[in-house]
Amino acid sequence: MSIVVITADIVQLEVDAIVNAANPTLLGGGGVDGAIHRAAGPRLLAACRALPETSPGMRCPTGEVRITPGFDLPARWVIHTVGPVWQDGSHGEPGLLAHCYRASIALAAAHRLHSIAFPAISCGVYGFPAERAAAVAVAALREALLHHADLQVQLCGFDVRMSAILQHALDTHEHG
Ligand code: AR6
Repeated sequence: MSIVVITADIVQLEVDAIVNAANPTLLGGGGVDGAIHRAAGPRLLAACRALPETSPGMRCPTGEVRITPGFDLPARWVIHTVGPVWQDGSHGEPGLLAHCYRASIALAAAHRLHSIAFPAISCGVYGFPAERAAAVAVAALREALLHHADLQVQLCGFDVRMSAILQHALDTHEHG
């Protein structure tokens, strides 16, 4: 089991899978979602469009995950997940965010992957406070990795501020 924090553009990482912080349509958007679609090329959008709809126009409910190839990315796979939109914290946001991390690990393990990189899901447009999101992410990952000891996890901050918050959560969780 290993979790490390890095600062990077996630689209450049040579890992088995990168996680996308998507929206329920899975048809792309801004932020990390837009960056992943640009780097993976148009086949990614076609693969997402081909996934079954759970309700009209929707392919991935909040907290759930879907997997596609990575196409032009160095990563072989993209695990798409939909984080919660932050309201005030009393609408199940922490539980839904934890589920994104747990379900991503379970799906990676089911595909026998060895390395996976996560962006800070929900910490951009979706407005989840970064410190709270980092604590949720670390707790969920540590628990999930108890069952998947050979998975290497990278928590990828896009800037040093986010990486410092993720590293602090990792250190805090380790020592307490
Ligand atoms: N590599 C790593 N991290 C990144 C990158 C990148 N290339 N680009 C942005 N981030 P966001 P959300 C960071 O807004 O809050 C999309 O439109 C960013 O700095 O991408 O889950 C979707 O379609 C932030 O810390 O995702 C949805 O509609 C983190 O990734 C909505 O945004 C997440 O920011 C999802 O919002």
